[in-house]
Amino acid sequence: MVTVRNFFDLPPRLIDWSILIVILLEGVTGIYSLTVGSPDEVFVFWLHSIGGVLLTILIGFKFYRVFPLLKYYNSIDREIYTSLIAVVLVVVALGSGILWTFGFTPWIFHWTLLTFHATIGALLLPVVFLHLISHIQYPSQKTLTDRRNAIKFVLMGIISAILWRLQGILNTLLSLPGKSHRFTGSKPFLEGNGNESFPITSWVADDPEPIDTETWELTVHDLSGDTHAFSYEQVATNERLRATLDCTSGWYTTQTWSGISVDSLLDQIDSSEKVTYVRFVSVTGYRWSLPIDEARSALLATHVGNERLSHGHGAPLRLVAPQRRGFQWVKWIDRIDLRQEPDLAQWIIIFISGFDNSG
Ligand SMILES: Nc1nc2c(c(=O)[nH]1)N[C@H]1C(S)=C(S)[C@@H](COP(=O)(O)O)O[C@H]1N2
Ligand SMILES: [Mo]
Repeated sequence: MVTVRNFFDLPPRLIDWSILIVILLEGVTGIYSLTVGSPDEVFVFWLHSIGGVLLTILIGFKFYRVFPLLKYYNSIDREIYTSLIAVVLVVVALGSGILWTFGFTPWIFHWTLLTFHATIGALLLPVVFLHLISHIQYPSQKTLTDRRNAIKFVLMGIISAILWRLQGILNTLLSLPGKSHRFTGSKPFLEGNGNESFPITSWVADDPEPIDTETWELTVHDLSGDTHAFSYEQVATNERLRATLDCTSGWYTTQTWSGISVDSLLDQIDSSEKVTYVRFVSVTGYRWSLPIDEARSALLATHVGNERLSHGHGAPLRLVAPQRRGFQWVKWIDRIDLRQEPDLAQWIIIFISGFDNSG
C-alpha cells in the first residue's frame, strides 16, 4: 500500500528516469508553445506548467538522496562538473519559470526573463542528455511493473496540478502582477494606443532601412504567375481589426489596427480557387504563410491606433494575424504569394533573414 511514510522512498533510478522524461516534456511543450496563439491549444501551457511543478518535486527527491552522498567525493572529477552544470541549469530554469508566473518579469540585459528561461531550458536539454548517457541506469523490470510506483506518480501528477492551480489562485488573491498574464504567459505591455505603446522587436536580425511609401508597392503573385501591384493609397483603406500582438518574449498589446483585409485584397484579383496558402514576404526576405481561410480573416495594416505605422513597427505594411504569435506578424511587407502548398523553408528563413546584404 502507498502510505505517507513510504511515499518518499522511490527507487533512485526511477527518479532519474522520470526527471529525464519530464525535462524532455518541458522541452517539447516549451518549444511548441512558442507557436500557440489560440486558446484552443491552451493545454500546451498547462502541461508545461504542471510539468515544471512535477520537475521541482522530482528534483527535490533527487537532492534529498544525493546531498548526503556528496561527502564521499574527495576529488572533484569531470563527472561532477556535468552534474553541477545540470543542477545549476535546472534550478535556474525552474526558478525563472516560477518567478515569471508570479509576475516577476525583469529584463536581463536585452532579454526578458522569459527569453532567458527559454534559453536556459534549451541549454539544459543537451547537458542533461550528456549527463545521462554517461550515468543512466535503467530502472529494473520490477520497479517498472510495481503498481505502488505507478500510484505514486499519479499522485505526484495530481499534487503538481493542484499546486499549479493554487499558484493561479494566489496571483488573484494577492493581486500579484502575474494575474494579468495571458494564457500564453505574456504580460500586458503599457496601456494606450499607437506606436509608442508597445516595443519594437525583431525575431533575430531584421533591421531594414526605412521604406519610402511613395515608391513602395505591394506585389501579389498569383498561381498563374501574374503579378498585381498595389500602391500605398490602395491598401490604406481604413478597414479595422482589433487584435492582440503577443510576442514569444513574453509581452502583449491589444490595438486597433487598420489597413486592408486580405479578403478585400484578394477579391480585387481574380484569384484561383486552388489557392490554399497565402505567403507574406518582407523586404528583408522574412516571411510567413497562413492557410487561405485564416489569411482572408487577417489584416494588412498601415495604421495602428489611428497613427501611421512607424518604421520600427513595420511601415508601410505589416500583417495582423489574430490568434498567431508575434513572430508570424510579418513587418515591412512588399510581396504576397498565392500558393498551393505550405512553406516549410519559412522556419529557417525567419532565423537567417537580416544577416545577408540584400536585407
Ligand atoms: N520582417 C520581420 N517581421 C517581424 C519580425 C522580424 O524580425 N522581421 N519580428 C516579429 C516579432 S518576433 C514580433 S514579436 C513582432 C513585433 O512587432 P513590433 O516590433 O511592432 O512590436 O514582429 C514580427 N514581425
Ligand atoms: Mo516576438
